Amino acid sequence: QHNLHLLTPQQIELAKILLETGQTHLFEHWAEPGVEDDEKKAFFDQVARLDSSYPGGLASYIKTARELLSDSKAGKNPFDGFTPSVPKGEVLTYGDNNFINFEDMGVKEARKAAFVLVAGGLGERLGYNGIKVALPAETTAGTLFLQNYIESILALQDASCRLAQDDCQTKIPLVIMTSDDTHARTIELLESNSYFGMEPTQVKLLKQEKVACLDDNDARLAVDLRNKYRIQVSVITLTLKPHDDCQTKIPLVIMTSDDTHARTIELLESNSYFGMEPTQVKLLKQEKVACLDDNDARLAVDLRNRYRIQTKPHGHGDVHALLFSSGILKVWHDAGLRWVLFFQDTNGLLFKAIPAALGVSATRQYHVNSLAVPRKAKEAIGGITKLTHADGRTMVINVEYNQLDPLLRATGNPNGDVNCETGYSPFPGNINQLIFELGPYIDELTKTGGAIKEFVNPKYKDASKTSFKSSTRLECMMQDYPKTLPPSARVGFTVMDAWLAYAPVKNNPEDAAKVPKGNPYHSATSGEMAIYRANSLILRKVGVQVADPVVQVFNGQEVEVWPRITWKPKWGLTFAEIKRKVCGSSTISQRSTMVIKGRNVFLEDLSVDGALLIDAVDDAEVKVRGSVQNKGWTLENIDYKDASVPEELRIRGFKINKIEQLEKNYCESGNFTLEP
Ligand code: UGB
Repeated sequence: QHNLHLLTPQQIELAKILLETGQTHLFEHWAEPGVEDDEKKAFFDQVARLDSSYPGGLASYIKTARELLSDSKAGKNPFDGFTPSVPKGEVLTYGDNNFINFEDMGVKEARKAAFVLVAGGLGERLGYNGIKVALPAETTAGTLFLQNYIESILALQDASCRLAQDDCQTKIPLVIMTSDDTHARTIELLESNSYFGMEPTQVKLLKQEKVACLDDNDARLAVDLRNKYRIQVSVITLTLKPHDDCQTKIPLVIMTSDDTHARTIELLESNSYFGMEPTQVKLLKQEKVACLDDNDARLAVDLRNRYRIQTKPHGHGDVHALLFSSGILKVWHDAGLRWVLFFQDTNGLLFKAIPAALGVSATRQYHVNSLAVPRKAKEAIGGITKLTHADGRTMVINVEYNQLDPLLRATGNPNGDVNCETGYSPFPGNINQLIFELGPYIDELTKTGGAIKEFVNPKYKDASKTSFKSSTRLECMMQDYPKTLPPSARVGFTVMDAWLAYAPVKNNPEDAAKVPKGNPYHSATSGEMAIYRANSLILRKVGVQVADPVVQVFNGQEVEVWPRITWKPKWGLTFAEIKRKVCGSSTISQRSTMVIKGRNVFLEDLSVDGALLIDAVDDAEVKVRGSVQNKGWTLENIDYKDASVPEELRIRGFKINKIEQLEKNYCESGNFTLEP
């Protein structure tokens, strides 16, 4: 009350919302007027952000939280009244006629597609210090996840344009959803790699906000008191020596701080560096220094955060509200686009499955198409399930891995989620690659504003369920979008071979080594090996004799090691394209490495036993034949605890020793033959 005269009308409105929703405790420890006023202002800035970034505002968040917390306390089953059964979907087999037809259709449709990468998660399970999209998907060619995604989209764009009759200028848009945890580093990654060949205007970043944490069953917002464990810091100044080795482009260093860093990048970014070349500009972030409380230089504890509400991520479901509120969906619709494809941060195989899956969407006219793979029972990925309610309603939806087993047990399946005679759970695994038809998607979001059904997962102190071990928050998942759709919506799914479509990097080496035998590790080790296996199996399908793998153990995980074969997406994204590049009878031995970077490289009666690396400009046509024989590249075990090795290698448990290779680069157009 005594601070009221200091507030603006907007702040008074926000204060009213907080008081009316039972949040008076937030003001209990406020200093008297005139003291710490900047912190009080920052508090209202935070409340304004929390209010505007949530569909329906903070009042709606708190109301939903109370309902969900009460359901959780009562032990209410979110699937009450629903019986699960195995749904029917499109099951594809790589390389058969059906698959090839769907791929053709998918490539045609790709020019009407937009891609959305959800990359706001830090990946706590992996325990990697950087952003996950900056990790190498594999270390033979060293391609990063984001690079692989962008190069795949560009390859699809080119392939789709080549099929079009008109003068196709399509630039497939890419949205990346980031969060405070990943935003600045994602921009830096794109920026320092020239957007991996994409035009900067094709890429748009949308940052998701965190949501308020809840302290109890009454949805009292949690005050952020974590900072009593922090020393207060303040800015010092630094002097920088000028750069003197550059004659032509004057370098500009901008010293930033935590307060200015992200916003400085955004400013440069959204103004094309005001005409400077991005490489001329370098940002150096200064760190703050400890504050002193008295003449004895006692360090000051940072208590300012009693003016902050604790926040946590809301989940990947935010992507729908963000896309809607940004207005970009309408822009895409007006530009004639028809499909939106959502995907996650670390699946190095994904784009091998995209063309066929898009073809299924177009052919079956699915409003929603989820990509799925056969799933081992209890594997930590959601199961696609048909839910039939006692009142007759049905929906095909992802049921998260921790809910599927109890749901089955509660509905007459005493063994829960178990493998059937195929060796897999009958419920296909959701890999969270979703394809939506844009028109119906916009219609639905116009009704919902992009709000997705949420859930809450409090960790209670004891069975009375009256208090939490730590604050909780509402969460939402992007695959829950169909939950609000009418029964007339066409919701389908497409099952692909797991070896072709799914190899995420989610688990740290210790956890991966504990995964039950036979279940996928979902680690950096298995993610990389899966790429070599998929490429080897694809080459086998088009007629190359690829040797069998050997089994090796890295970071305590037993994996199949196939020949280390990689290629750029532009060399071959579809079965038909790859088949066109391979003829005669070729062989590749298990110890071999093959890296193809050029678009028009053709393998003819080639035998590889060693390492072969070929790069070529797009208008160079290179035939490779004969026999490649050298010492090649080997894999050397490393221990994930060995801190002398960079983290991105340590988490794989091996590094590559490049002993001997045949390497050729064709930099000019023309026809060439490489015959070692
Ligand atoms: N993500 C965000 O962008 N923002 C967030 O707030 C959180 C995450 P996880 P999860 O395919 O293997 C999902 O943590 O949520 C991004 C499906 O729910 O890797 O445990 C994040 O950056 C599950 O059904 O996965 O499980 C990442 O790109 C199953 O399909 C993505 O969201 C599983 O993925 C996923 O985040 C799977």
